[in-house]
Amino acid sequence: MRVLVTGGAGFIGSNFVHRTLATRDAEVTVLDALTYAGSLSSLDGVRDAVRFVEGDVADAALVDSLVAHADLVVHFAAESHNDNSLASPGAFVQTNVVGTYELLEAVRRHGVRYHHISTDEVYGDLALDSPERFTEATPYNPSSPYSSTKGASDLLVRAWVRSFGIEATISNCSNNYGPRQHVEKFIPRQITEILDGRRPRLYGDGLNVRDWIHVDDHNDAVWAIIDRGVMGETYLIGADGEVDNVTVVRSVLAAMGRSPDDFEHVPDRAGHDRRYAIDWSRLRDELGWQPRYWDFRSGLAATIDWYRDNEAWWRPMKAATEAKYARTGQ
Ligand code: NAD
Ligand code: TDX
Repeated sequence: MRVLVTGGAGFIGSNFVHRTLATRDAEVTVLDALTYAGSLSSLDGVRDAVRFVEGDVADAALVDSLVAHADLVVHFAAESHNDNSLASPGAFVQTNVVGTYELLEAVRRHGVRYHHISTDEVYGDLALDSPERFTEATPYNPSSPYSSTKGASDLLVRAWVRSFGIEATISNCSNNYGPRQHVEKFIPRQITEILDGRRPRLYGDGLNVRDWIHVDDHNDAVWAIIDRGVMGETYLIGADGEVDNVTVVRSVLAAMGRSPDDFEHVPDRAGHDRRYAIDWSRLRDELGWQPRYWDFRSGLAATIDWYRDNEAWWRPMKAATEAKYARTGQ
């Protein structure tokens, strides 16, 4: 099977490429613009097995030529960081909305199977004291420029399925952790700050809850949907990993041999979503999928080890990331 993976030099996309080549008989082409978030070194170990194309998902001619030679498109490429979307939303509209549109038009022209990677953030947020979780039927209510552009891209996919009959599925996943995640994101930022002898930074009161899933579980679920999902349908991916941010920071500090109270509170994110929680029972009941990484603490410990052992991977992106945060006092 010829698989075109967009965003395959980013966090989840590169893990998808590694896992796909390790477990499947697939010919993989990666299309990635190598923005600040993309890193060719994330494909170390599989470079010879992959065709890498540097380019933009919003480049209609390039996308058309690549989709024409694929059996399956898995679309990970996106501007992915909420804080950046507050500072400069334009790139989010261009990549997340226009880029998805170009892919949809190409898969429509060539009759190629398409899987769309999205986020639970399209559903907005939940109260801390509510037993509610997001389901496939939860109405869209995004809060940030990032999540609204992801929501817009999901709606384009649904319209292209209904109006043009393209063969597509959508997955909305909760917060991922694991190797090769950019150091702008919460967990890698705190690990690498501690490795650099500084203190973790917690936004606001730190009681916001995220529903953590290991990146390999996310990608296994994506394959389950590609293999067995019903065309046109949406599946939520999660792993019952709800933890508040202050607990995550304390766990990282403790695992790295520091006092669990050795962190700072910094100004809150504008519009900061309070809580995400995923009901993934559809994936279990209809596709027979379940996560393998149930224990967040041991997954976190393995992730800390990865950053300790792979400074050459994250060091080049660290100073620019912290310079951006310094501008907002975060
Ligand atoms: P990332 O920022 O680590 O990687 C994004 C990749 O896309 C980078 O390699 C970047 O170079 C590439 N890219 C950006 N703009 C591009 C463009 N115009 N053309 C081609 N390539 C471009 O992001 P990630 O965390 O790996 O997220 C991947 C996908 O998963 C996104 O669609 C995101 O919305 C979704 N998602 C992420 C999470 C999470 O916790 N990180 C959770 C659910 C869903
Ligand atoms: O230094 C920090 N301190 C802090 O308290 C950072 C970087 C974050 N936070 C908080 C904000 C969030 O409540 O930690 C939580 C997680 O933050 P992010 O890593 O920025 O993730 P989030 O905004 O939840 O979005 C992530 O999950 C859903 C991904 O970045 C998205 O791409 C995905 O769609």
